[in-house]
Amino acid sequence: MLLRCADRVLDLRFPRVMGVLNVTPDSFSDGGRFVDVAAAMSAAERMRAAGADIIDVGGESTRPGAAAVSADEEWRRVEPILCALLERGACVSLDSSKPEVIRAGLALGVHLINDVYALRQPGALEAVASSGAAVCLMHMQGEPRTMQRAPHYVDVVAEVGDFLAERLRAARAAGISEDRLVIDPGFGFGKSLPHNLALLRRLGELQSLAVPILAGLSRKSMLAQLTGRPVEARLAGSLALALAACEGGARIIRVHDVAETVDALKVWRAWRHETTLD
Ligand code: 9MG
Repeated sequence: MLLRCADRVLDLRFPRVMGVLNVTPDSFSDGGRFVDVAAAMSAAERMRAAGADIIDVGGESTRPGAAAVSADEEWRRVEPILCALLERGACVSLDSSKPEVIRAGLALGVHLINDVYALRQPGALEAVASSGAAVCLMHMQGEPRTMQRAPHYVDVVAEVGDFLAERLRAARAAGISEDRLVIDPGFGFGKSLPHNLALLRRLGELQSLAVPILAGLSRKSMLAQLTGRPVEARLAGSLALALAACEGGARIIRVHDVAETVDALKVWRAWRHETTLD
């Protein structure tokens, strides 16, 4: 299974690690309004050295209840980081849903668009179609500000699958080739704990859509419910969820703790007989 991402090809016969780089003022700031580019870049370089295959750069938080930011502000935050990462030869994903930001990122040469709205904003589909970049189409019920209030499904796996199938049809119809498409069930995006667990348990059913699956479970609030741990103490739970997702067929794992996830995946691959230890 190969993923075409602009000028490169990612081999997804085994799971790859996507490192999360949030460049919002609360993540890397000098205490004021501005994101500290040097601090963000050293975090990115640490992730790359630890084995991240892709760095996912986002300038707007999608956490439940997070405030929206303008396209100008989002771009002001991410542009210097995207430029520096691309200059250093990194495989770069842009976490954005805004067509203006997506277009600007593609013009710089980002390799993948990670869109939690699955290219539903007017102009987003066309922007990706006219590039060679890959795209991750994610499922979300509702919108980030309110999505966790009362998520409801009759059959969460079937409904998420139907939504992703429809977005894949739209992407293909817009001219995005098969080898540039990735899907994501959107753990925690308009889902309760039973919804998230059902999706994880039955993740393999999404393989019938015949494109690679990305899973983002790292440090998510389902781990607070399962372990009672605060966000800074969810590493063990995140690793367990990452391996469960690999068992369900996920081929890109989006994480904060890259070094630990890379180690866990090495063990998982050996157990799976995909590597030899001699
Ligand atoms: C931006 N972002 C936050 N969580 C995510 C997840 O689970 N998947 C993807 N694709 N993006 C996410």
